[in-house]
Amino acid sequence: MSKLIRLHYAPDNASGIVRLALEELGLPYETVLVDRSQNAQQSTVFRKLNPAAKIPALETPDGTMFETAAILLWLADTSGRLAPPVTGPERTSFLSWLFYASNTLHANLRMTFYPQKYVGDMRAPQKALLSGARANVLEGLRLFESNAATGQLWFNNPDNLSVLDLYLCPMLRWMALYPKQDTDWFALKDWPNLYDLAKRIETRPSVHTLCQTEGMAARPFTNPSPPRPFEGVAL
Ligand SMILES: N[C@@H](CCC(=O)N[C@@H](CS)C(=O)NCC(=O)O)C(=O)O
Repeated sequence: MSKLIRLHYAPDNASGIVRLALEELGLPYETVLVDRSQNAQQSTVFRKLNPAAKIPALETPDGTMFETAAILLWLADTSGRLAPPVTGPERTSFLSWLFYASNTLHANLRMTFYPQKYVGDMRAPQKALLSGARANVLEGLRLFESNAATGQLWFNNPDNLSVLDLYLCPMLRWMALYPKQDTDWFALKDWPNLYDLAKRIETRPSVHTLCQTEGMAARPFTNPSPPRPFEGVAL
């Protein structure tokens, strides 16, 4: 993979997950800020990269990609790292959890961040959505917490970093920070296996680079504080 990779990002957005994978793989890449203060993710120009108008998008030598999990899987498969081999017994479980992280955990988290995008501006439907979405997030946390204890080869395994580890940790951070006035429901310490995972992953140089480039303080997963990005706005 020698030609240019370009990550369209915003600070503390899902693009950070892709940045972690790029850093872990040591791939050269450029970044382009998507200015969320201007809703640039909804612009005609950005929609050419991601018709779903969401961050991230990744330009690759093989074409432009969107959807975090798809990008992670492509990076892992084309580099032969951070995921089990395409054939073999470890793949089935890994894929199931990766898609669960994306389709259920991430999707429900989104509803808690932007309820108005799903049900409009009325308080009552927003409250109902929030409560359902949060119940789903809690169920996801329960499942990942017990999965993290089972000694899987490609999740929470110090000998085998995976894109699933990289996906989970920023989501744990977001739960503690967003939406700003409503984070009391979540404490990472209540999920000891996920806490250990986050603690281990946040010592990696890739996370240090993420913090440096996107204005986050040290220990971004176990002791998160709001980012102070040098450019652009956060989630
Ligand atoms: N399913 C998408 C979700 C990405 C997503 O939620 N991105 C957020 C930033 S973290 C975003 O673009 N938010 C702005 C918006 O929805 O307009 C993925 O996995 O990439």
